[in-house]
Amino acid sequence: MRHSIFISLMSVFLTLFALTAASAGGNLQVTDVWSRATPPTAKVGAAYFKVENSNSATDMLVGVASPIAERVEMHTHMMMDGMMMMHQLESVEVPANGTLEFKPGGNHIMLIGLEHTLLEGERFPLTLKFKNAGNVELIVTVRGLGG
Ligand SMILES: [Cu+2]
Repeated sequence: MRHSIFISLMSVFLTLFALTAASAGGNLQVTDVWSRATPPTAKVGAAYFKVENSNSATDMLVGVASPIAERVEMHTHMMMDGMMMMHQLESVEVPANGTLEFKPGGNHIMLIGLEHTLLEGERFPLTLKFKNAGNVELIVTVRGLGG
C-alpha cells in the first residue's frame, strides 16, 4: 500500500517536471534577428532582434554569446552630458505578455573584437541566455550597410 502511494506521488512529480521542462523557452519567440555589415577595418559590430513573450510571467535576458567575436555584450544608448553614450547592461527584462526589442538607436548586442568583417548575406550563430527559458540558439543574418 505504502509502496503504491510512493509510486503515484513519483509519477505526479515526474509529470510536473515534464510540464515545466516543456514550457521552458516555449513561450518566447525571437524574430528579426539581424546584424549590419561592417567596413573592412571595423573590429566591432552590432546585432538586433525582437523577443515576444506570450507568458504571463516576466523573463530576463541575462547573457549573450557568439563565436564570431572575442566579447559579446548587451548595450543600450543613453544621453550623458548631451552626448549619446553606450552603456553595458547586465540583464534586460522581457515583459510578461510583451515584447523586448533590440534595435538601432536603442538596445543592441555589441560584438567586440570581430573575427572578420561582416559581409552582407553572411550568417553567424548567436546564443541568448534567459533566466527562465534557458538558452535560445539563433542564426543572425547580416544585412547590407544601407539596409
Ligand atoms: Cu554598443
